[in-house]
Amino acid sequence: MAWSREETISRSEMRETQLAKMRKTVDYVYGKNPYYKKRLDEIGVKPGDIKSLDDVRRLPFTTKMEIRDNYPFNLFTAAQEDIVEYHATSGTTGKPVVVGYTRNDIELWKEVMARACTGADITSKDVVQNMFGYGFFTGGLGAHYGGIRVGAAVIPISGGGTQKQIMVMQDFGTTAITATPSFLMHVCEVGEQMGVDFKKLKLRTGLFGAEPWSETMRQTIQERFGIMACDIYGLSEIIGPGVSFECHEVRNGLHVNEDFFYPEIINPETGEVLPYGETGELVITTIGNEGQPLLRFRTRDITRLSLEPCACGRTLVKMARLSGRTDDMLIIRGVNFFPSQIESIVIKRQGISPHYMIVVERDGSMDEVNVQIEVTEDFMVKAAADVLAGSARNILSDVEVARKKVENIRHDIKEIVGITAGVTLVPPGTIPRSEGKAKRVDDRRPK
Ligand code: DLL
Repeated sequence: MAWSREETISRSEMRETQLAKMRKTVDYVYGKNPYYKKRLDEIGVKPGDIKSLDDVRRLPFTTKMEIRDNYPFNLFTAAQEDIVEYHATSGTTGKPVVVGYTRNDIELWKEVMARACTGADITSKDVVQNMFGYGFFTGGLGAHYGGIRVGAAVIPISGGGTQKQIMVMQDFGTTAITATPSFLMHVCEVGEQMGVDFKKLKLRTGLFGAEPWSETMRQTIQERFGIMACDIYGLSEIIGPGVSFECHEVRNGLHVNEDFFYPEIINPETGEVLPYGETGELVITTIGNEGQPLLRFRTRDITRLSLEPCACGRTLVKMARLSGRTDDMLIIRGVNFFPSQIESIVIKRQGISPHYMIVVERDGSMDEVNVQIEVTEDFMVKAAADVLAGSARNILSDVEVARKKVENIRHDIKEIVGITAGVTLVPPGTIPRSEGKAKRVDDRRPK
């Protein structure tokens, strides 16, 4: 059973709903948001020009960069006094992308998250252990709102604290989990080492997402925990989790809440809209948001849409699980970042060259990041001269300088990017040079 009537309406009713909400949205941003008004005026489109859903193609795209350039609030359409909650996510440089929610946006979020919880068969009888991080990240509060809306008991435990997670799971009788798949796998490994048999607990179902995860990972989670593992997708710019979700009956793609988030698939090179069934970049227009509505936001996520009927009875269009991104954004243990953020930390230091490589590996179920950075020739020459001169004191001081550099870079990566990374200094010339675009990421994780 779906949570809301809109999830099962006919295609024609859905299209009517979408068109009405699309027109309202364009009218709203044109009237209230100077940035969008200017952009629409530049291309000569007026709100009244949107007469059918095909006319959506006339609207301009919005990119993550544009939101960041309007940091913090210039892309907000609602008045500041109507904003009741902020969230933020990483941008391509140090400045985050900020999102503001009005009271109605929070209601909308609760609605779509209630649909996702229902999709995963989470009901008022469940005890939900919410392992998504609370804070600027939308996972924690998003899952929290959804759990409360369906009447479940939510444990706001947030991420981390593996042993406590296991204790709570046993003692509170947790029946449902919401988490990033990689963190859950970590909990699994630690628990199994402690001799815990998760299948003997009351666990039954879960919603997992915020990062790419494979079918194999799903099978592993289902088997080792004895639960149903449903995928949930979303992104901060649009609302957070709840843009689309899987139903537990079928679990082969995610229903898009398309009465709130109008999806299109485009060719990322040309911007041309592709028909259903073809793979390309997902573009979303929010047709219900008030705080920061976005026209044709380029998610950079690669997927395809399908209208094939689903056995669960929902008629919402389905999107395939993501098959990658069109940009170089990495997601490590649920934290999104761009190689350029590491670069801005690395290059400003003395004795360090601008050549670096971000190596991503999987250790068990956890992703590990190691940043290899070349030292400069000068730094090497001095160190080599000290070794040749046999001056113990100078050699020790060189080692100390190198150790401090590593320490500082590690600290800054943790502070600014939010991930714990290993840092290794390597001799000049070690990092392969490329003739075209520099390759900054060596992703060795199994696909
Ligand atoms: O990750 C929101 C979220 C929280 C989704 C909890 C699901 C569960 P951001 O931090 O802005 O928002 O990251 C958004 O994460 O563009 C995708 O590239 C990736 N992503 C999100 N969900 C999935 C998923 C949250 N189910 C970016 N599968 C998106 C693969 C996902 N990638």
